[in-house]
Order: sequence, then C-alpha cells, then structure tokens
Amino acid sequence: MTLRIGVVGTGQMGRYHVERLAGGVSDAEVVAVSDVYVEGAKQVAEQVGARAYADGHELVADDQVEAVLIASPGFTHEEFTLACLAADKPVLCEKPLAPAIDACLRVLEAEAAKPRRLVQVGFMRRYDDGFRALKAAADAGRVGRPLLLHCRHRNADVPSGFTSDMMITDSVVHDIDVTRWLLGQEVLAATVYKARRSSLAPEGLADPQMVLLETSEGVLVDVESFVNCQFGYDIRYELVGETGTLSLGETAGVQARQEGRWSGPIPADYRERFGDAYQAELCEWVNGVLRGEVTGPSAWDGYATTAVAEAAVQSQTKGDRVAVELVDRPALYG
Ligand code: ISE
Repeated sequence: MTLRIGVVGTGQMGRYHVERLAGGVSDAEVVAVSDVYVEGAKQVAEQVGARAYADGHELVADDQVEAVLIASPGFTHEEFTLACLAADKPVLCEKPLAPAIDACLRVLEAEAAKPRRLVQVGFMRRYDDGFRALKAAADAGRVGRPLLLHCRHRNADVPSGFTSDMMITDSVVHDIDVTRWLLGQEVLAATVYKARRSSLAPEGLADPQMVLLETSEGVLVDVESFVNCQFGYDIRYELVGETGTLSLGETAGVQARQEGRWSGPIPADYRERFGDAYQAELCEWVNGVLRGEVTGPSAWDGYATTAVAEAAVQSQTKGDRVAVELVDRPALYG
C-alpha cells in the first residue's frame, strides 16, 4: 500500500520533506505540491512527478491526495489544518501548529469533534535516537524523580530578519515540547532573562537569552537560546534527578585522540543534527496513517507549546514571570 501525499509549501522545509519522502520513505508518494510562489512549486513537482498548485486549498481538495504535509509559513498553518480536518485527511503540520493561542484552539475544537486524531505536529526531536534513549532512561527511573532540566540550544547563526521573539517561537519551542514530553508534565510559567548581548549578533537581536520554565510538578527547566554562537549547532541536555544525572551531549561521529588533543565533529545546523529524526518522523507518520492512526505529537501538544511560547514572549518585554493558563484537555487527547 502507498500513501499519496500532498505537500503545502515548497520553501526550504517543504523541499527538504519532499526530498525525504521521495527518496527514503517507502510506501509514500508525493502526488501534489503547492506554493504561492507557483514557479517554485512547479520546479519541485517536476522533480518528483507531482502536480503543482498555487493554492494549498486546491491541493487539500485534490481527490488523489490522501494525506497532507504542511510546511508553509506558520501563520498559514491554521487555515490549511482546518481544511484537512474538514476533508477528513490526516495532516502532518510543521511546528508551530499555529503561532497564536486562539488559532490553536480553533484547530483543537475542530479535531476534538472527530472520532479520531488526524493532526500531528512536526516536533521531530521526539524521533531522535538520543532523545528517545534519554526519555527511556528517565521513564525507567534511572536517576529517580526529576528535579531540574538543563537545555542548551545553540545555532551557529540565523537568517537575516530573525527577531528576539523568534528565538522563542522558532527555536525554544522545541525545548518546550521536549520538556513536556520528557517529563510528562505541563509547563505552568515562563520567565526570560536577556544576557549581555553578543557583539556578533545582528543589531537589535537580544542574543543570548535564558528561559526559565516551571512545570506542574515543580521541575525547573533552564533553556539557553544562543542563535549566533558561531561554532556550529549545539544541542545538549542534562536531566538532574534525585540519585544522578542523565546527559545528552555529543552527537554520533568519530571522536579523535591524537597529538595530545581530542576532537570530534559538531553539526553545522539542525538538518544535519536531526536528519535521521526527520526521516524517522516521516516513516512513522506514513506507516501510522496507512494503519489508520496518527500517534505522533498532537494538536494538544501544539497548543500547549504555543501557550508557553506566548508566555515567554510576553516575559521578554515585561521582564517578569508570566503564568501559562491552559484550557481543559479534550477527551480525544487522553
Ligand atoms: C529552526 O526552525 C528549527 O526548527 C531548529 O530545530 C531550531 O534549532 C532552529 O533554531 C530553528 O530556527
């Protein structure tokens, strides 16, 4: 059996997903792509033998399209996700589910009225071998009850136009999602501290920042977001429990010891660091949909993460702790 997929958005992430679906995911076929820049959509369509649309809604309505992957800009996610729900088509939506809480709630409401989940949000770290091993060790109680979580999220640099609030909504959202997933707890408050500004950060960007999250069971989580660290893409985690610590640090790759020094590779960016995780995410999504189920990060996860991110963005300007208020979790999300 093959799943016929339509991809909305053929910018950087859309192309990345199309290449992976076409090249490395068995049982998947990209049959349509769309982009407001239709020339770009046509180029991608030609490479994989798909149809090209200028309007994502036409793609969703295409009878040949059985499932949809949304990789268009965040502010369009709500309308396309709602269209997929109206058409009863499973959808993998890149993060964020939507940039605003109200928009996320409209998606939750539409999906909660369905008999089964159709929406998955693209939090790909949950598919990374290292993060999975960290969660398995934490869940097995290897270090007792979790007390603290230290997260480091460093990018070598970011595209021009990247703003201080995007450090939260585009980058730290992953750490918010990992926190909730790893600990199985909601985040109830966020406080952001701006550090001394790196002279290498573009004018106006408050880089680096520290984000302090407080969870429902009192775990304190600190996230360093540093998006102009210069040296590579550096993701590190340390969970501190009552009897020990669990760390996720260096990535796979050969470590060399020679001439009195040791060294190893640092990934250039998130596509290199999380390439395998993106691949696993797509494979598991396709296989799940073919079996008739969607099991990855849910619309509830997308909503809760946006709610925490919004609180953190408010804290950036207020300079204060901001509490997170969540609605009741609909029964569909367990
Ligand atoms: C990017 O959009 C991502 O999703 C990456 O995982 C993250 O590390 C990066 O900071 C974001 O810009």
